[in-house]
Amino acid sequence: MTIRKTLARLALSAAAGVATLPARAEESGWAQLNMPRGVTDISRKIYALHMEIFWVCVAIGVVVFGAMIWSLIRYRKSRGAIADTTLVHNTRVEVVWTIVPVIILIAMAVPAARTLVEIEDTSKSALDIKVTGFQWGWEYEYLDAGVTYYSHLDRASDAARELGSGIDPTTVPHYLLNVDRPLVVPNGVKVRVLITAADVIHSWWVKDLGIKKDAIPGFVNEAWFKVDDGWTGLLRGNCAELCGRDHGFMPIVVDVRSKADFDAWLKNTAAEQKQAAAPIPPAAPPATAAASAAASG
Ligand SMILES: [Cu+2]
Repeated sequence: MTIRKTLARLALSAAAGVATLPARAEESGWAQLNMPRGVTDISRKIYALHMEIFWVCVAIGVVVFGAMIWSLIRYRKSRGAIADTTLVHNTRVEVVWTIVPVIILIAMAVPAARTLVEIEDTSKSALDIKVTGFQWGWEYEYLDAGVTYYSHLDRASDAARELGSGIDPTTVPHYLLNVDRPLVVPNGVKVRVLITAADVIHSWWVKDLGIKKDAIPGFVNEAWFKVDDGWTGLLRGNCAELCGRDHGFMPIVVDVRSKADFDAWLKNTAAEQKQAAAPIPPAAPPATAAASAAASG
């Protein structure tokens, strides 16, 4: 099989994996072999950094391998080349090949550090959500809103993945990438996620948000995202830490809605959960007991 065919096949399988994401014109075909640009400012900065450094690596590769291949061909033994033993120690060359990589590293570290600082700045968030990983699913708690729920692999995927289920996974929509209850978030709002775990180490990974954070029992890791104002749709992710038998069966779905839609959803869900949790009002005391209490009082 030619390299071209292999790459095309790879592109196809990558396309199948992300076909469930909302269509974004710029990420079709070859672009799907690359990391996604995502739907936040930070995710695009990460993408830009990744591309910048990728091209630096390509340039270094071309120069180093070019010089090596050219030297191998030009100075081969069959052409009567004799090894130059005078370049074993050359201070000037050694200084140059130390300083040049240092300059390249600094040039890469400065923009990377700037983006890292921004990624770590979780201050001034408008909404805080606690994310707890467990074997095998996620729990989402909207802090101060009275809303908590679990998010598991959807029933259709769960049935199809059973050994000998007889269900063809290709007939299941978003196979292994769908959940029963997605994480609902607003766009245009800075959302802070507090990530932890209840049993073993998991990792909350949603590439279109530019987030991949370990969920560690006893620790709270912070991350934040602000989806572009006006962008709505579903984002899909996975647990990215080998966490046990069903590690591959705890996907993440983020449902991004407008601020107004989100507020209405949060209010409704809070009311529903409050009602569900309310104690059943005690039945009215029997008439005779009430009468005797009144008499004795
Ligand atoms: Cu996990």
